[in-house]
Amino acid sequence: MEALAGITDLDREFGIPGLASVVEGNGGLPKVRITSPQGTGEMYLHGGHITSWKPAGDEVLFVSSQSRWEDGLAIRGGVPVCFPWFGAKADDPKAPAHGFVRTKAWQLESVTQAGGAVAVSMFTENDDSTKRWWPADFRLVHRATFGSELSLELLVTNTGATSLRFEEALHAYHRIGNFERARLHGLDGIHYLDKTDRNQEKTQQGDIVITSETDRIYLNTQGAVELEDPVLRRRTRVTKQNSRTTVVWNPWAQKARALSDLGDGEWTQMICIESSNVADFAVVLKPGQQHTMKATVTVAGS
Ligand code: TA6
Repeated sequence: MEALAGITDLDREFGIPGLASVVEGNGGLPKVRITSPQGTGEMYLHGGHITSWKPAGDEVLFVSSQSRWEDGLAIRGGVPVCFPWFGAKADDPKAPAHGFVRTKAWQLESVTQAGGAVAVSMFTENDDSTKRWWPADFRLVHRATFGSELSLELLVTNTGATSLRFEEALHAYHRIGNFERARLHGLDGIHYLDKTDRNQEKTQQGDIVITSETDRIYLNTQGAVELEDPVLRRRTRVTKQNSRTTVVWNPWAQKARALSDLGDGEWTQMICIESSNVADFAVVLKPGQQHTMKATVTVAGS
C-alpha cells in the first residue's frame, strides 16, 4: 500500500499528462512510462535503468523473460548503469560486479518535455550502503531523452574533498533478430582486450560477427558503431562522446545457461554494445569536478 502511495505521489509531482507517468512496474518497482509522439519508453528508479525504447513501434532493447525485479538484484537487459567499477572490483572480489548503483533505488530529479521527446533525469548519491564498498562522495545523474532517437547522459560529480577514480558503462542490451545474421560495424582495426582469452590484447579485423562467446573491451575508441540486422530489417547506430572504450558482449550458449536470469536460448536475440570508460580509461575527478559521458542511439530501416 505504502509503495503504491509513493508511486502516486511521484506521478502527481512528475507526471506529464499524455506524455509521461510514474506507474508500478514489474516486481512492484516504480517506473516512468513515456508515450511521446516520437516514441515510447520505460525507465525504472531501480538502478536508473532503461528497459524499453520504441522509436517507431519496434522495441530496440532486449530484456530477458527471466529477469529479476527486486531491490539488491540487477535487471537482466535494457541499459544497466555500471559504476564506479566495471566487472569485478580489482581490490575486492566480494564486491558486487559492475558496481552498486544498478541494484539500488535512485531518485527522480525531473521529467520534462523536450520538443517531441521526453527527458527523464534520475540520480543517486553516496550513502551508508555505498560507503561499504567505496569511500567517495559523489552524485550520479542518468538523463535519458526518449524520442525519435534515444540520448543518454551519465553525469558524475565529485562532491567530496579528495580526488576520485571511477569506471562507467551504459551496458546496453540491443535486441537482434538472430545472432548469426547480425553484424557490428565500426571497430575494424581497433585494439581490444579479449576477456575470453586472459585479457589478451588483440586487433579487430573487419566487422564483428558473433560466432562464439564474445566479451571484449575495445580500447581508445570514440567512434560510432552500427549494428546491421537483416532479420529485423534495421541498422542501429550508436554515437558517443567522452567515452573512450566500447564493450561488446554476447555470452553464447554455455555461459548463457549459467545465467539463471536469462531465458533459454535468449542469448541468440541480444548483443551488448556498451559506451564506457573502463580499464586504463577510468576517469579521475578532482573535488568539485564533473564528467559527462553521452551516447545516442538512432535506428534506420535497412
Ligand atoms: O559487459 C560484459 C560483461 O562484463 C561480461 O563479462 C559479463 O559478465 C556481462 O558483463 C554481464 O555481467 P552481469 O554481472 O550482469 O552478469
